[in-house]
Amino acid sequence: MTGELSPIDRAKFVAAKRAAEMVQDGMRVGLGTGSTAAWLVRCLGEMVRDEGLRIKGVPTSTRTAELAREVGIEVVSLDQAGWLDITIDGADEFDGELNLIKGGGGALLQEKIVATASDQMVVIADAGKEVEKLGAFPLPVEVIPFGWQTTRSLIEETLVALDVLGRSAALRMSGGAPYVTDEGNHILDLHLQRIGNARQLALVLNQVPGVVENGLFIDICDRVVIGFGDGRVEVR
Ligand code: ABF
Repeated sequence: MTGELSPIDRAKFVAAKRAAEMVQDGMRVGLGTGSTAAWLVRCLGEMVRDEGLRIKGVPTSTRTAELAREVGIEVVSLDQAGWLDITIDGADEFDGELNLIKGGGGALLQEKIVATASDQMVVIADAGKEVEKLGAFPLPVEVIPFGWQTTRSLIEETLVALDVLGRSAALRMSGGAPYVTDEGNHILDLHLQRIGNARQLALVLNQVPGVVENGLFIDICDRVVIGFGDGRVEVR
């Protein structure tokens, strides 16, 4: 399955493989989205095939659902599963408090719902995802299509008025046609550089009419499995 991997892919693979070992027979498992989560799905598929692991997988995107079925994982909906034993997913950034920026893959809404409906949420990431302060990665914000450009202006006005960004952050939105999610919503990217108060920002963003969800995952992640290019793995 792995062949000759580049250092970054080896880092993602070893993190995913270590996290897959946390999955026990009979578990209901939230399956994340992104390239690191794809390694997890492949590892679990191998365990299903070679070790007879029996799990029910709840995907966080159509692409994860397709891959899970391809590797032989039983896929069920979140409502069929009811509650999950563990969710394993990637991230764009994680800080010392295990708060995250997620959603670079456009799946943040399903990812946040699935992660929250789990007994534990484990992030798998290459070491480059670790930051002292969240914000260097553009923060995805999911908005409904109706009046999305007006919503973008409302977001800007709200954040400036409430000065929740802190002096260190400047607000710039990505221009151009926004990404369309599995739900048919739009993703706006906030280029904030450094987020002074992520907890407050996460709350304020979701108060803006038209905003569905944002990519700040605060107090959701329980553990992070960090992979390194030389094959080392660290669990926090
Ligand atoms: C997904 O994983 C997204 O929320 C996040 O953007 C992405 C990280 O992608 P990758 O694992 O490919 O770096 O959960």
